[in-house]
Formats: sequence, C-alpha cells, structure tokens
Amino acid sequence: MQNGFDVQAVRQDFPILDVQVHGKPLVYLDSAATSQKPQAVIDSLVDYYTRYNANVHRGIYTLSEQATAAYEDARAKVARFINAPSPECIIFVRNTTEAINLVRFAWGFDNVGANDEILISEMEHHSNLVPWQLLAQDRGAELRYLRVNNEGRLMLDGLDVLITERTRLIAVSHVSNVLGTINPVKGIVKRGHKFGSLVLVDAAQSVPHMPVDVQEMDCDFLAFSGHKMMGPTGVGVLYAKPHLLEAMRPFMGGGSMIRKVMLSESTWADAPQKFEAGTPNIADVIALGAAVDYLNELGMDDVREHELSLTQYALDALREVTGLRMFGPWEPQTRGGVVSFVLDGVHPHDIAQILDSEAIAIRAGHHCCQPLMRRYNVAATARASFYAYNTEEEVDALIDGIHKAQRVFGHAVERSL
Ligand code: 7TS
Repeated sequence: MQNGFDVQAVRQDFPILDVQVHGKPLVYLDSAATSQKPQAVIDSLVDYYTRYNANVHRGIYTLSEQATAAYEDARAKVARFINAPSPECIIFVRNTTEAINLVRFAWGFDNVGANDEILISEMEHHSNLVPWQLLAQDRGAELRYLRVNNEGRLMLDGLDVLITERTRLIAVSHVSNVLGTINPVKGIVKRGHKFGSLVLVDAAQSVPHMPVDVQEMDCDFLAFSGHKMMGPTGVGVLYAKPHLLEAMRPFMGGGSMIRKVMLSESTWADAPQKFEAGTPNIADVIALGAAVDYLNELGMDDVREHELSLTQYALDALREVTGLRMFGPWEPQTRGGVVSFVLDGVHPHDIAQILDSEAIAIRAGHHCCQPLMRRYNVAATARASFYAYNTEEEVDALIDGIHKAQRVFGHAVERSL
C-alpha cells in the first residue's frame, strides 16, 4: 500500500480479475493494449440501456433529456479531467486513431500544402504516423522524423534543424507504448509554437496513467482512447483549442452537425456538434464519464505513484535476468508502466505463449511501431504493461514465467554452461 493507495481494494472493483485461465488466476499485464473495467463502468452501461436509453439532442421527452444530460455531463467530466478550458473543446470519436484522423481531414487539408512540413517521431504508434504519411502524400508535403537514441529517448537536439518556418504540425506521443518513455511534450510545444507550428499530442498512454493538463502543456490537439482508461471500447476523445475547432471544417457530414441545410449548401453547428455527425456512441460516452469518476476517486497522482513503484520493482527484477535486453529508459521517473524486452534465443511470441500457459497476459509483436522495431533491429518485443490494479506479486509471476520460457527453450541453461 502506498500513500493510502490500496491495490487490493482496487482489485475488488474489477470483476474480470477473478477469472481463471487454464485453471490459474489471471495475471493481466496488457493494459497498454486495453485496460480492464471497474464494476462502476459496467454498471453505467447496463444502467443506461436499462433505464434511460434514448437518442440525444433530439427528443423533447424525459428519457431523451436524461440521456442528453448524461452524455453532456460526461463531456464536462472529460474536460475537467484534462483541465480543458471548456466542454466544447472535447469531441467524442471512436478512439485515438479516429481523433488523429479527424485532425488530418478537418485541419490538415486546409492547413498543410505543397512543400510544407509535418514533424513526427520515430517512436510513434502507426496511428500517429500513417495518417501523416497519407496527408503528406495528398498535399505534397514532407514528413520529417525526430530520431530516438539507444536509451529510447527522443534526440531533441535534432529539433533545431527539423523545425522550420514550413513546419505546420508536430505530432508526438506523450508516452511511448513500447519504450514507456515520457516525452517532454511541454518543451516540444514551446519550440513548435516559436516557429508557428501547431502541436498534436498522442496521449493514448498518458491520460490513463498520470495527471494531464492541456492548458499547462499548451498543446493544440490531444488525442486519447476511453478503452485504455478503464472506459469502454468505441469511444475516444479529441481535445482541440477552441479557435481551431471554430476554424476547422467538419470531418463528416450528416445529422446533428448542421445549423441550416439548403438544397445547394449547408451551414454548420458550433463545435463540438460540428464534429459529431450522426447518432453518437451514447452509452459508451456516458460510461467513459463513469471511468473518469472512478479514476478521480483513485486520484491520478496515486495511480501514477503506484505504477512508478511497480515499474521500479519490475525493472530491478528484469535487470537480474540473464540474456534479457530491455528497451527504453531504466529510470522509472521518466517512463510509464510499460516494459518491453527480448530474450536471447526465445522468440517474443514464444515468451507470450509460455506466459499464457501460466495465465499471464502480455503482448508480443511490433506493437504497431514497425519503424521503432527497425530502429532497434528487432522484429518484435515482449511487452508487459501495468495499471492501478496490478501488484508486485504479479510482477514476480512475470519474472517466474520469463525463467520458465528460458528453461523450456533451453537457452538460459546453455548460457550458464
Ligand atoms: N497511440 C498510442 C501511443 C497507442 O499506444 C495506441 C494503441 C494508439 C495510439 C491507438 O489507439 P486506438 O485506441 O485508436 O487503437 N496502442 C496499443 C498497444 O500498444 N497495443 O494495442 C494497442
């Protein structure tokens, strides 16, 4: 227990943690892919469908008003959670990927032209890389990359030459989903703004795990996914500064996003409605609000502290494993709760399979970061990722599983001969 943070009490809130896999208790170490959901979030979904399911922003009857109030209440909760200046800066989308693509279409096509530059980093998830490749191709712009050093940090010195007067957008992750590195986004925003560039922060791996304040960061766009922060799948968030949303064109056309429709043309509703065409994902948005309530109850400082101490514990143990190569910084203060590694002579997929036989869920693969894999000359890594409900005993189980993988594949024995 730490700072009053009682992980055993937290675990009681997650029914899935009682599940057995192959007759053994589940050890879930894949929250970077998607997090588990507390009962309060599951209840919120059931409650909506059981008691007040109705479309929003339409009906002049009680149920619809209730649904609309709950939907807009969730928007306000999300806004407060990241200290956005107002709920109108929050656009509900499907996930981080859609939030980034919204910026590509609704902002990029009008603001990035031939010979302009977009700067991203080598550690980006494909969802913050491929959209910019496509935009650069469509607009005849140049896509530039900030490189990553051997310790898994951005080579920030490169910014001096990479940012120019032609840089229209810098798009960078706050926390790497492979290396765990926490990037100094505030400084990057400052440097980008000096040259008149906008900055988008991919916060898929930060908003769920640490306090994030968009006004302090001063980013122009911030994207994250509900399903990685104890919320349901199918709902994500784009935050954008109000004046940008006002100037941007709609992403999709349809119902709910218009002011006036004539046969020849139409005018648009104000943000956020302008960017939420059609019936939104009402139930999941409301349940994301419940996830925000739950995280607030835990306290984001305590969530971060818990993960920090767990990561320190894991790094200390991993350091002792012969033949293990870890990716990313060794100092837990500058990283999130994600640890990627490879073992001499054991394929990451084999590690994952052996761990699965012990009911331990980790991810193995390229983690949607193929350029980063190439940077480190590996095809794949094994990755364990932690959240508020994980324990030191689960890290011990991970380490035992790694030793078992080495035994099964014989390499640890060979090495010690
Ligand atoms: N950006 C980062 C940094 C991510 O880690 C992910 C998902 C995304 C964007 C995309 O999020 P989505 O909700 O739109 O899919 N990362 C992972 C992962 O590491 N394993 O599975 C999904």
